Amino acid sequence: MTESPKKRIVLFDHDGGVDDLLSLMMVLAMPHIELVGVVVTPADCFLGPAMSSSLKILRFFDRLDIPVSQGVLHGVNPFPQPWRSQPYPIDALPILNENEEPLPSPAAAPGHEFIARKLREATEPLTVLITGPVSNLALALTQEPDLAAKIEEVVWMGGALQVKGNVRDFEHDGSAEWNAYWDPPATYSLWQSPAPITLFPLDATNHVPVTRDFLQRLARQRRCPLSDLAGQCWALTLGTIPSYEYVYHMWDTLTTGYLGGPQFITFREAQTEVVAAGPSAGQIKEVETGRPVRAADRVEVEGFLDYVLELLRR
Ligand code: AGV
Ligand code: CA
Repeated sequence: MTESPKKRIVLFDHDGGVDDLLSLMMVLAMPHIELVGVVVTPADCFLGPAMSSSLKILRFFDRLDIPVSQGVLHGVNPFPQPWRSQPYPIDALPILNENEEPLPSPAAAPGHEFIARKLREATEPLTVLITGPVSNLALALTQEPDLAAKIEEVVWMGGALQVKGNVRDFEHDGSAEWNAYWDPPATYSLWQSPAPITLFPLDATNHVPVTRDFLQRLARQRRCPLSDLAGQCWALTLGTIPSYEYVYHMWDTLTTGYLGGPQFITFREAQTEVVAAGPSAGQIKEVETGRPVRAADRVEVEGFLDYVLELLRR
């Protein structure tokens, strides 16, 4: 067993990709995390199936008491449609539909207001985990800058510091990562807030491809329902990967895993700024006078994968 990590109260804003839904499962499986709300941003997903599959994952964990809010903000650079469709098959998996308890309605407040309210009402600082674009938190903090004081740590999958980005889009130079690129002005705006940011850029996530060996280890524990579900989700990503990525990566799952296994990740301090527009829109680059962030850098891959497998053994 891994040593028990720091207790945290977590607000989770994700964008409905396979990796995001797996991250939701991981957060729910961590005994030291108190998840107080979920926001679904309509970025790397279509909102309907992403909301529905998120609620079904909460139902799978018997945690329908956790409110789920819909993001209503839209970035200027839409994600590719085939990626956005990925939550449809997840929503239809038998293992998520066996239990027929009706799903509750989404929270009344839209994503950015939901986040603002949760921060305002918090009596202890919250960790804001974001595995999609940062539009909701950025707007909440622009409208009410004092809320930054309620944030213990923003933990965000985004950016590419010293490696190539993963955006391949018309009139873009390829330097940006998709979560930062969907809504570059929002990324820029979050950088103006004093909230402490722990960043998981592609520099770190490139170390954790989802390998066939890992999936085989997961298959060996498929009698644990959560491992079976997770394995089916990862299987759905095969055949959807553009050739320049070669394999699906643990982008969001690494970021989320940090909450339970920080000892597997090495960090460095980086001074960064965000490019808000133009051919490098969404690039997060290191500059001497930039805003300090704590950037994940290297990963102890074996230990991390063992930890993920352990989390999924239930
Ligand atoms: O850029 C990584 C982000 C992560 O939050 N997403 C996927 C993860 O949820 C965008 C993305 C990059 N490559 C992808 C992506 C791919 N091959 N399929 C789906 N989404
Ligand atoms: Ca994501």
